[in-house]
Amino acid sequence: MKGYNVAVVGATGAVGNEMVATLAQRKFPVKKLTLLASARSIGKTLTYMGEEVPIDELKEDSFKDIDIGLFSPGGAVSQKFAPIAVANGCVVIDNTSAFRMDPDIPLVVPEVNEHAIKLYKNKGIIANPNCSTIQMVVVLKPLHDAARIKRVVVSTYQAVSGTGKKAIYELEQQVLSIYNNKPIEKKVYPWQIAFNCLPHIDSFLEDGYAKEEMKMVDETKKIMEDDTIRVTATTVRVPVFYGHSESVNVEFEKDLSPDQARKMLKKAPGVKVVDDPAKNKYPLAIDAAGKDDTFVGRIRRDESIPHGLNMWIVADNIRKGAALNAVQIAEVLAARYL
Ligand code: NAP
Ligand code: 3JN
Repeated sequence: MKGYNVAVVGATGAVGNEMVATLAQRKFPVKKLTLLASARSIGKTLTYMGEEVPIDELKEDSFKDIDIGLFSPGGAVSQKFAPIAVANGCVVIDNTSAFRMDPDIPLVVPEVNEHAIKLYKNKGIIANPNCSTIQMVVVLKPLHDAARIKRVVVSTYQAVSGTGKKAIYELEQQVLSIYNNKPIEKKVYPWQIAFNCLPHIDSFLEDGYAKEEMKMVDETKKIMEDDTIRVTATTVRVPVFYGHSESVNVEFEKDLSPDQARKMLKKAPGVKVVDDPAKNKYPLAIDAAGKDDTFVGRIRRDESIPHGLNMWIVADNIRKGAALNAVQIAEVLAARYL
């Protein structure tokens, strides 16, 4: 099989680290792996397939022989360096929000809209959606195909790993400090995250919504290719390390019973149904962490409207929510287009 020169941009971060692990686990046909981060990481290495690979500083000349760039260095850095990579003949799969809503750039979850990958030819870039959106649309797509979704009301319970490696450290340190009766430090979040819930993810917009909430609204419509779906979201940070959970209320045009939904979801790619309340079986963040699937359970009728269902959706935000989804896109690119 043909091999590809792959660069991971932001390799030392929570997402970048997982990208390197995912490339190895899925045996992606890598000819040469280049790991890029900021000047702060010069001298560091990451292990890939048993070898220590050095971290290089991301520079304008970093992309000379690179075929595929997996980017997660933050929006401003992607905005600057993705076009430079493309000008060097590299296809960029970008994990930031920098290009997601560009109408010429595909926003892809392979289980939902794999066909959009071909639009990478427009600008050489494919955008990876926000983690909270990805796990929701993987479950909603087969239900939408069957009964047409009118409206979605979602509340999220998001792990600190979504904010990056510094936030993982902050939760660990706060728990230790509280346990040892010491004052806590707050550097990443405005309030204590240990033993707390913060209804605040990303910055606030003038209308009172958090940006994360509007990402879920806008990205869902683009990926599902249906602007008529109404979505409203409340996004909340919780003291969990890995795994985003979501309470999702869906109103359909046609009737869909919980049993019919479960049957469809059992056949849906990338979805596992865990739904046996009598045995205390429902999706849990601690079970989803490190797994590839998106888990759904607690499927039940919303008795307050004619055609409504409630459900609970959980996935590893760093894997399916970021690194795995990006590598799945790279797999389709490699198999069909490059
Ligand atoms: P992180 O743990 O803080 O890591 C940030 C990474 O970006 C590090 O590798 C860092 O390198 C690198 N970086 C920062 N500034 C850079 C620069 N000027 N030049 C080159 N590299 C630079 O954050 P993360 O959680 O991995 O997230 C990174 C980005 O991925 C986020 O900003 C977001 O846009 C995106 N993301 C997307 C999702 C999703 O939902 N799909 C989820 C999480 C994150 P150093 O170690 O050298 O500083
Ligand atoms: O907070 C989370 O759980 C997911 C965070 C994602 C994120 C963090 C910083 C910047 C993003 C994103 O992917 O939307 C961004 C961004 O690129 O805007």
